[in-house]
Amino acid sequence: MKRNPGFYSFWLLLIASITVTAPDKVLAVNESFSFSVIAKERFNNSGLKLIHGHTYLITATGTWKDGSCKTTDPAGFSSGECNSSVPGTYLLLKNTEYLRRDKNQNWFCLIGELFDQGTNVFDNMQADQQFRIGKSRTITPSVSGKLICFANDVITVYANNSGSVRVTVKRIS
Ligand SMILES: [Ca+2]
Repeated sequence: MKRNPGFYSFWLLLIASITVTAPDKVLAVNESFSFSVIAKERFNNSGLKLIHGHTYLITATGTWKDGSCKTTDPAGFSSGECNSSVPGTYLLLKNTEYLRRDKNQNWFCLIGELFDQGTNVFDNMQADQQFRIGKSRTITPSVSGKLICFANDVITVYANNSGSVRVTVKRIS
């Protein structure tokens, strides 16, 4: 059967649009999923959707680095642990702790956020839930939403960040 070129274009466009709008993955019990979190990126999209009432074990390995501070793991570091040879770094960090995206957690602690708005645009959006992950965390979310992760930092100072950590999410129940 002969088809006109428009027929094929239609199907190609449809397939392309499905690829772009693929829904976030939802884990079955005992299923795991891994992704990288880049220190320089303010919003690392996991591609996962966590579900309210399900329980997850989230673990992270690897190292990353903030400016002239020492290399650290996903638990991060306190202002006093930065260990920079650049004069004034300790006071700069100490005086800007309150500007961190989670002001109560270490610099470069791995943080998770859940967004239930169903969009890929996160700038200037308030997360529906934010939580510390660090090196390991078990969590039962209070909302269902897209999981975004980042190194805890002042949101305007990500340019001097380097490295990435590997995060694994396992659904326990
Ligand atoms: Ca930084």
